[in-house]
Amino acid sequence: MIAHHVRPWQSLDGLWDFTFLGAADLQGFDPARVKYTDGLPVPAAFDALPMYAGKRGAAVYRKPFTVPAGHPARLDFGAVTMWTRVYVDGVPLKEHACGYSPFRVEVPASEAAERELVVLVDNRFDFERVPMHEEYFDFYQYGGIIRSVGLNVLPANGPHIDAVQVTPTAEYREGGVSVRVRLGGELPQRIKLGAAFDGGGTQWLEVVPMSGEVVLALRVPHPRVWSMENPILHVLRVSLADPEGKQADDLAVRFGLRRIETAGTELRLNGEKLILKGYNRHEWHPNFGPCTPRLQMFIDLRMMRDMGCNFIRGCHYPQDQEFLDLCDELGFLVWEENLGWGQREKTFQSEKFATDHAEALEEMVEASFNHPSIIMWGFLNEAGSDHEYAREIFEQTAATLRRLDPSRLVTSASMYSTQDLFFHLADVVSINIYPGWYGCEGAEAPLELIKARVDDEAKWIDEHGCADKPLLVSEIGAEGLYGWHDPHNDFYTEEYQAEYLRLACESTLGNSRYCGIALWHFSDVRTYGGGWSMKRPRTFNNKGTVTEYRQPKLAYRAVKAVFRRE
Ligand code: ADA
Repeated sequence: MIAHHVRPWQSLDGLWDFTFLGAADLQGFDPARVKYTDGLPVPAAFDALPMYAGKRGAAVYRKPFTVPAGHPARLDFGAVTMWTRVYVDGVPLKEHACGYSPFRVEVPASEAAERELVVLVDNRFDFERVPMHEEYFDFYQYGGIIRSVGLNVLPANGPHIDAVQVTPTAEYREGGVSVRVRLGGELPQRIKLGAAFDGGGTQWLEVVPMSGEVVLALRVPHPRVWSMENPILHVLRVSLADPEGKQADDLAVRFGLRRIETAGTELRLNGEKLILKGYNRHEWHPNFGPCTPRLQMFIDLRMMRDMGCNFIRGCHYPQDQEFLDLCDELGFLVWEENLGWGQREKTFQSEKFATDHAEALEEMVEASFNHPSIIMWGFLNEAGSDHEYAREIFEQTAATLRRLDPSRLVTSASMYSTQDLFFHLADVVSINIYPGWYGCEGAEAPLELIKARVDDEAKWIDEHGCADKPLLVSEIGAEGLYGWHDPHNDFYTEEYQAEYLRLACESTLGNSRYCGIALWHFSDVRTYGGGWSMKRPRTFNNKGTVTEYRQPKLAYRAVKAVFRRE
């Protein structure tokens, strides 16, 4: 959550002009020549709506906005999927090619107060233009301005605040925080910076910014620790004073005092051993695609809490800030990850991919830095970590995440078990396994494969140099078609799925080598089209414990019984 008392800030969400252009030429696009034929809400995925369902192509949005003459501004986009070019007053200001990561567009000052924002988007797969998105990813990738848009009016002259990052220090129980303030605009040699915690008085400091940054060691006056049981949040408002001492800009951020760390094979939250119990969750609902309403997010979290969960892996992309806000408020722990799914050599040879991936990592960490719910950063799910060709991107990504945020843990979900080359790069070794589901052709008792595999993986990880790291089952699951019962209790029945998940939870939580489990998946979700989904009934990934409309399957009670008991 961010807020401003001094800086004029406005949400641009609402109805925008819209036109679906289909197979338009992006190079020759001229914003002045568009005829707008429709109006659509922002945020929304246009192809999740019945009138554009399943359509792929270019589309254009328009919205007028006002900035006092002579003031620069900044537009904050929560996410535009998959590719976008943003124009203000006909001038292209930014291209962006990761459909789930937040980005900013700096808008130069103008003598005219009335401005025009045009956003060209495209949801066609095109490896050259948008290599972070590929058609074979096992979740449907939509198009449109799928998350909120905000307008910041910045001071006409002098500096402004770009970002505030609060990191709890080792003295977090006494309120110790390290605060990094990043500044933009024209920077004088010295600036007057104010800090106020939780609506209290402002403490003013004269500071000398170094490379546009100030790092302060501060103390929260009435500190209360954030925990899962007591998710207490604090607010820090940073302000800037102009030479006359008048407040010129401000930015308030919400954060929590807590500490996540590993101690040998244990995960620890605030010094106490932590066992993660939870789900992988896509941001998805059949009526809204990737723009799940806040109320649905709340319902999802409450259902998971009812089952005894404390953990969510936000698969497979940066999360909606509204969802993270709710996790902060309700005391859930989150793994947030950069967009990535099963890529191979071709992707890792692309320079455009490397640049876009690195940019998206920075955008994710920057946007989510202050959420106490986030305990680990993940990247490149099941992406070629059994091959040398992935070494460079794995090493670089782990190093980048540690540089951007040394206070959290780093992980990457692997499906390669004995073949994985990069487990050593992670703080937490995370494995995706599907014993008793994939690859069990010919097995007489596939459910018996589950415990054996869970135990074998732990032994193998220990024997191969990772005996000192926490080990997590980051995915495990089986499909269950809602309402499908059969005397055989075989694959795809609710009974098979319920028994499967019971055994998966019991085997993992019953093996003290593991620090937790994230089941695949919370709800049924739409997956790829275009023939990729022949093994996915209904073109859905049906491994949800609840349906896409959140009706509980038999597995719900089975998981709840284990999670609540353990
Ligand atoms: C993988 C992948 C998931 C999903 C799952 C499945 O492990 O990470 O996104 O595709 O398999 O259902 O097969």
